[in-house]
Amino acid sequence: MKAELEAIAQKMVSDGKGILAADESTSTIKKRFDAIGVESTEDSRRDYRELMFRADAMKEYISGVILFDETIRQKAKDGTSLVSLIEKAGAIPGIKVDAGAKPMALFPGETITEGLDGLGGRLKEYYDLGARFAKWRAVIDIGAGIPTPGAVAANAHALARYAALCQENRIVPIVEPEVLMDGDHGIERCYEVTEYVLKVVFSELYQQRVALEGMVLKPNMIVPGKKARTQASIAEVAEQTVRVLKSTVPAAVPGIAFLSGGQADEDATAHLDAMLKLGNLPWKLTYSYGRALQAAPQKAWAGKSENVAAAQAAFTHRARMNSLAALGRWSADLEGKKAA
Ligand code: 5MM
Repeated sequence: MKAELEAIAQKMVSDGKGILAADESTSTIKKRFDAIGVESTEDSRRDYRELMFRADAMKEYISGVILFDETIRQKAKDGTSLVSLIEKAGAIPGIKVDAGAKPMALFPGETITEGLDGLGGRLKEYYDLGARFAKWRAVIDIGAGIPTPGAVAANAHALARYAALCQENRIVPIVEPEVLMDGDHGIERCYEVTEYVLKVVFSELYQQRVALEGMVLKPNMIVPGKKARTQASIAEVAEQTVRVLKSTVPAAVPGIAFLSGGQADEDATAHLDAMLKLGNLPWKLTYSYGRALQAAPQKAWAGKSENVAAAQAAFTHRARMNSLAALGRWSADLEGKKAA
């Protein structure tokens, strides 16, 4: 089983490919659709996801897709399951299995991600539905007096228990401890908190006997808070991110697939590219972007069937730019050239 998990994890981070995070919960996708004036219904969510899974981007630049519970059970208009569309493109279907970040008792301002109860049974069902990897997101906010060691420990423990349950059920866990970029803190504070969180997460993964070779880490990059007075250069973000990862993530982990966290599309691409250009990395680095891959196609689509081709082209373009970045071959002048 270990070899099977390792093979899947390596495929998820194979050269020039990354992960499409399309696992927005119903409330999150509603927010995205509200922004483009589209009503969020079961059919509109299906139509939107179907257009992405049928785009050219899928074959060349996407190794796996993270789905939401509703999507893994949905069928395209012609009756083909959305899971089959993903598999036919040569990508791996994955599933978000956490039940969301909820206010943590006695820890004001902090959250704990829920969803461990009955998870083993759900994973068995998701495996039968075609999922070969899963995702669980812990959310760590930076603010006055937070994060606290208690909340970080609880979230890291839950991540490790989830990862162990995944591996026992032949599913590769994506371990996502996201330090949010909300707030006005500087880049040093993001570094310090991320370093602490990752140290605790890897200690818990060890305690829970998780095989590092059969998992993928999905971390934030080291960036200043969105409202910080001093923003960082692309080079600084790349250097600080690689530095913190080298000091916390064992080389046994096959790959690190970043979240975009609300960065501008092109910044998320430029940061990844700059990290790859630094070279001398013990693990693969790639993308597992939600917003930074989907903002452009959502805008181009706007819920209209006549815009499907334009939305697919916008998605393919962003995916191609990020694929080049994951190879360290991106440059800003390529942004103007639409994907072939
Ligand atoms: C795609 O959004 C994911 C689901 O979010 P909710 O559970 O809040 O609906 C989210 O976990 C996402 O996979 C990660 O945050 C990475 O996405 P970004 O947009 O930060 O790259």
